[in-house]
Amino acid sequence: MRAEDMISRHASAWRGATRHPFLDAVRDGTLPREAFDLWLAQDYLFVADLLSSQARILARAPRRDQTVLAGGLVAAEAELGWFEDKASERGLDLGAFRLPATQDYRRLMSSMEDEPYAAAITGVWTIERAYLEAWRSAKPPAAYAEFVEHWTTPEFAEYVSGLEHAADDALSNAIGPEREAAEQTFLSVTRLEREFWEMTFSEGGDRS
Ligand code: HMH
Repeated sequence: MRAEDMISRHASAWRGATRHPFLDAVRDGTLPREAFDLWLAQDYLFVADLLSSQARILARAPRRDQTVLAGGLVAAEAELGWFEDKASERGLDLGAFRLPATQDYRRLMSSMEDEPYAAAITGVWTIERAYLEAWRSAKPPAAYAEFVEHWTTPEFAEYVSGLEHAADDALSNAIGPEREAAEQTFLSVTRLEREFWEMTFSEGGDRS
């Protein structure tokens, strides 16, 4: 099994992770600033949690994956600085508490640290690939364009490919139960990605 096969095997879970009214509203220019800012403050906390889990996954990664994972850590730390700059431009306080989806995602990433390596690297790939595709669905954006551009750059797409390569290698060397764990992690990540979009914006209301 290759990492990408999971996307076709679980097409509706994948769609839930990568298409959402929040993203449609970014594209259409109808997403209220308050909803975006609330989401942004939660995503800042998410990136901080990802950075710390990924550091622990890097600590037990095979030599061949150190380049891609270490590059991702450096990028995640820079991303935190970028969020801090954007927040200060927007007059946004980043000192929020974690909402339930952010908290659940933190718990999932922390559990990935103890999963077989194939599951952990598949989880990291799923997180980033879903995010890239999600933001691509917001193109061309009528608002928040610099954010959409920032999360769909060729450099980011290249990082996602590097992770996919690492996940493919790990999956091809994995035994049955490890592959099973990797697929479960894929499904957990897609569920949390969907809940993360849902957290600050749902179609029926909650638009402020
Ligand atoms: C919810 N998923 C979420 N936020 C992010 N910043 C990423 C993935 C990519 O790191």
